Amino acid sequence: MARTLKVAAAQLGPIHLTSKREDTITRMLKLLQEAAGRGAQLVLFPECAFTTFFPRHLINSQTELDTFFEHNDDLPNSPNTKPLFDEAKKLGVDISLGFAERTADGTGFNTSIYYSVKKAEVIAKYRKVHLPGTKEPFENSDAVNQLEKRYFEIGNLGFKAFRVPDLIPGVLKRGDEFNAVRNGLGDPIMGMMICNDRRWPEAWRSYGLQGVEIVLCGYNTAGYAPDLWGTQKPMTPKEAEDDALFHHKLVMQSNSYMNSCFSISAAKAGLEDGKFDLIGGSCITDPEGHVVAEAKSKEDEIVFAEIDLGECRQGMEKTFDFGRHRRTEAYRLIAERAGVVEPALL
Ligand code: CDT
Repeated sequence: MARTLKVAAAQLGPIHLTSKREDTITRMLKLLQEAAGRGAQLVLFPECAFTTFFPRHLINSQTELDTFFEHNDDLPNSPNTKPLFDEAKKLGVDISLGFAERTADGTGFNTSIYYSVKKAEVIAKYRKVHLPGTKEPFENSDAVNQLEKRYFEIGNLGFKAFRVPDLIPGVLKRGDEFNAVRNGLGDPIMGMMICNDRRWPEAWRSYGLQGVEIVLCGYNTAGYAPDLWGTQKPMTPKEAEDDALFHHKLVMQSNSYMNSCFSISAAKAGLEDGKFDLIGGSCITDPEGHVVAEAKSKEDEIVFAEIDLGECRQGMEKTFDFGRHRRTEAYRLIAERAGVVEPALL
């Protein structure tokens, strides 16, 4: 039985400090409608999809900062975001999106959710684990800041894969006769990560060990930001952006290959707030590491593909059959040590 799915990344062009929330939602609705028109069953939106990427700004007023956060955990019913979920319901399309979450106790998280249209509810939530950048702004006033460590706490939900119901008819369910015979026959297994997480193989492998078939990753990635990316090899803004795009695709392709899964990545792209350039490059990659669809612009754009989850089996059963080939006894350092400790000097 083929387990095929039509999926889309909804890349968003720039959103500014001055952008109105309703206008952003209108743009998202348009993308959702376009994706649905092409038959998409699942649409992924970027990290912090509703606002400009505010962690680049030093915001000292709590009131102002709070305008970038969602305070109502129930996004499908929050007046701020309800129209998007209503449209998803109308179109029969699942959506996954990123937003800045303010919990009831006041904690901030950089969060993603997965909304199942058939269940009419959020079936999975992920909070970003790898928060890049600094807590304090750079002294250089021209620098591009990334103050996620200031505004968010480290995600506390781990990397928990989940099955998405009702996307593929006829899949095996709990208790079905052949359930134990082999993996890869049930409802699709997905995992979410957010932007910087995609650079960490530990995150991917945590999902890989749960048999993940599709990794969803929204992002806001600065093109030219020497204070963030480093200045060892001076680059022009164009060279820096090309490099940032290269690294984005490198990690999506290589980690998809090494974990035998598809990945969908959705950018917020283009020049935000008049001077902060974000890369595009939203793409869909397959389990052999190939890009199967890719954004052509840095504007609002749908990236679409029909994928066959059966393609995950080759890697999972041969080269990356983890149960047969992984050697956990040799990997202890990975879970025990965070930073580098070099061997003693000679
Ligand atoms: N949003 C986000 O996580 N952006 C980071 C910027 C890197 S800062 C060194 C990213 O990894 O794309």
